[in-house]
Amino acid sequence: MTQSVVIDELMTLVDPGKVLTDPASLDAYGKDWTKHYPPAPSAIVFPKTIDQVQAIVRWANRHKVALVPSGGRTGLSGAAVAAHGEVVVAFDYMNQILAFNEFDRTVVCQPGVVTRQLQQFAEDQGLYYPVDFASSGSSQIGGNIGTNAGGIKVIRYGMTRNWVAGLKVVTGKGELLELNKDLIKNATGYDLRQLFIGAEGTLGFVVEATMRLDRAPRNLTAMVLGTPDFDAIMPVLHAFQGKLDLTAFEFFSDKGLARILARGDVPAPFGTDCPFYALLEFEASTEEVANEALATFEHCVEQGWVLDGVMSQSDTQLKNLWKLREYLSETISHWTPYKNDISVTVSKVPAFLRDIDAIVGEHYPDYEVVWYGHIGDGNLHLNILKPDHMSKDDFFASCAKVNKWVFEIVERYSGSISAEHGVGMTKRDYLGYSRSPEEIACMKAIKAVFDPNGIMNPGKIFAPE
Ligand code: 2HG
Ligand code: ZN
Repeated sequence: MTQSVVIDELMTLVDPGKVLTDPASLDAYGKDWTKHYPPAPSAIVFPKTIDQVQAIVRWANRHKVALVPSGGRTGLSGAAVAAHGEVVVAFDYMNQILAFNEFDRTVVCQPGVVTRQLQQFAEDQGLYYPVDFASSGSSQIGGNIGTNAGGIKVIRYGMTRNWVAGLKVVTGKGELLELNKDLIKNATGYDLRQLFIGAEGTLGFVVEATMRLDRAPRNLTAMVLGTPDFDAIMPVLHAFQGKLDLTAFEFFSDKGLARILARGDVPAPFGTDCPFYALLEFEASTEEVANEALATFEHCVEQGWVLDGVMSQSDTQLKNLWKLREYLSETISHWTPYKNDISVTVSKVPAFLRDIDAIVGEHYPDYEVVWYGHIGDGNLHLNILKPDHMSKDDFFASCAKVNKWVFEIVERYSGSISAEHGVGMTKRDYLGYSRSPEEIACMKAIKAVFDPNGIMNPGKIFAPE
């Protein structure tokens, strides 16, 4: 069968006009936020129902066509990139909130529900969906589940995994599985739901998700604190964690702050220049809590861990302080950064960062390095900015050489080469730094159970064989 006949058959499986092959759509839907791989899908298909998703997967099995799922395509690891003639399955038309249960505090979402849509829905019910990150205005729930997205509130609320009560998935065989049925307690053997969370669409596609909500936070208040060096950040974390239930503890370097302030639309937190900054957040639910935060701040200043600081007094100030951290990724994207998303246990962070910094300083002496991340979770984002005069390919090739040494350090510290962005295509060749050969063999065997023909997002997580 020729390719056009195969695509004609695909068109009969979905609503009229819901298969696109024009160059602009192929370009837009064939990539995520990574800039490493030129998009080259053969078609984009937009199912509207679970039945249609099943029909598409069965069609793909019949014709051995590779499928790539597409949500908001805000990923940073190339997991939603179609670079080899795959058909992209885009969930833009499966974007409804289907049900809400106020007793269970659950919301049934189609995979194309945008994260902010769910957050807003929760707020409208007087509740809270706590998984949050800068791309929440475009990322979709299906994609969040696919990468087990983390973000800025993990220290208190955990990753997306914690909020998935139940899943409906279409496996690589085209079967529909209903996983966990939204139960809190369910001790009936393997929890297959967990396998599909963070699987990057390699086992099957999420076609419905029941998400849990939490009570709304009370009077969220942020502090930005400037520290004399990186080492001071950890005792600050420890001091605040001893006194308050933190909802966030983030950090960024002076270089990151400089890039944010250069935008001209975000106010400086205070006048003192510091090499590193911590942003922490807590619920100032009573005056005592706010006073405790101030007393802890003063203690940190007395100890020499903090040089200057500010605490938000209004919602506007809270939002402005968060912009210092949340705008970083988008602001530096202009310099085509080479990214790392690495993690270790929190206690190992100071030594780990010192070792990585030494390697980076030695091998990237001419590149600007911007550090930021979710330090309270042991998750560091290392961004190397491309010098203007260098081509993208030369720059990425030179960074890839150093990557090996960075990942050797990650391995030595028993860390992860991908804390929250996923493996995708960008890190598949390095999986062995975080997972043993035995583990990888088990993972591949699991994939073969759900996707025997290898049509579900091939080349992601594992390198093609
Ligand atoms: C963040 O924490 C995101 O801002 C993006 O995970 C990280 O830009 C990055 O490297
Ligand atoms: Zn992050």
